[in-house]
Amino acid sequence: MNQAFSKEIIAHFVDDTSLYRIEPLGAGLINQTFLVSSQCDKFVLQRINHHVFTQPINVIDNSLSISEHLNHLGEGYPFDVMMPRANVNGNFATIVNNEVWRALTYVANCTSPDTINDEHQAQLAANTFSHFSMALADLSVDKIKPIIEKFHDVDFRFSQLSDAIINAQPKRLKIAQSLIDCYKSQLFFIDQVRDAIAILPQRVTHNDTKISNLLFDVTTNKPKAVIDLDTCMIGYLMHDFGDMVRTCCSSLAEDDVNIDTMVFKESIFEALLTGYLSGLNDTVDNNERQSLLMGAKLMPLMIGCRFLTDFLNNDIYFSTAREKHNLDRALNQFRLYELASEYVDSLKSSQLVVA
Ligand code: GN1
Ligand code: MG
Repeated sequence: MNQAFSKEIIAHFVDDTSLYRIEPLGAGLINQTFLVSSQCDKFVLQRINHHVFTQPINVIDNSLSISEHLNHLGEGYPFDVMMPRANVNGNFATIVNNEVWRALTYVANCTSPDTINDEHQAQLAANTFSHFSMALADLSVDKIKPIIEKFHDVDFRFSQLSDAIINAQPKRLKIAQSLIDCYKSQLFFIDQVRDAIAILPQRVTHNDTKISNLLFDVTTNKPKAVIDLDTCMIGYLMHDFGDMVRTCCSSLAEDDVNIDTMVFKESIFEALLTGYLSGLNDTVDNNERQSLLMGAKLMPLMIGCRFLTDFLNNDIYFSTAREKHNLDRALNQFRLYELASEYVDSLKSSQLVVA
């Protein structure tokens, strides 16, 4: 962002822009995020990607409804809430050159880790996300506006893949073909998912539960806040648990090409499961608890399918930094799906989840 433009944006949020500086924050693939700071003030500024979030105002409204709900729970929700911050006119949405910007309060003395350090941290992180979903249980669902339709609907994601195959450039199709075959060979699993979710309750879920969407207190090393509420929507607990597994249990980053060396971190998985289960209340029955195992397989497959689709669509959705970046991600996630399936299927007969 050039200096003149950054001043122009910041002027919507503060009186004296000369006191503030702006720097990029985080590694999200969709929105652009910045930290704006002066000697005595700090806040997070975000440009909402309106190609992905076609109704950015809904994103802002949801984040306000959820944050206010969590804040009202007081001690019933023992984490900080990153509240939306109004602009100088008192609005939460700021429109500049047809782009929607919003600001959020900054939670001090925290870090957002990119990787899990150990089992203890994994257990705390998972417990925080399940606590978060339980805290939203009595938020009326009509307060949640639609954000991205069928976001975690695996049938829909595979139908998007089929469309992309039809429209892909021959060159891209050719280099992706063997991986497309791998993904398509798993349609039997999608049938199982469809059957399973038919009897699961819908809840308000976070839908992007990677470890970097948690802030940890630098002094206590404990989770302080759940962030990135953009994709909070109606969904299933298995999606949130599964996305934690996807992002915490692989020995590699989601775009690492050395997939032959990938290891599924079983002890981290067990810590995530223990932590997640311990945050659930008794509205979650054994069937829903058991579904978490399916989520651990589903999320690498579904997000991998989205990366593959985007590769075939010429990389129009996820940010890419190199040629074939999305293809590399899709390959990586398929390997993770295989490893997660191997491990989870070996647990099938155990009573791990059933209380
Ligand atoms: C996107 O932008 P970011 O990193 O918060 C994506 C998630 C994917 C993730 C994969 C709105 O999230 O669904 O899991 O990339 N968000 C959206 O890294 O599509
Ligand atoms: Mg996100």
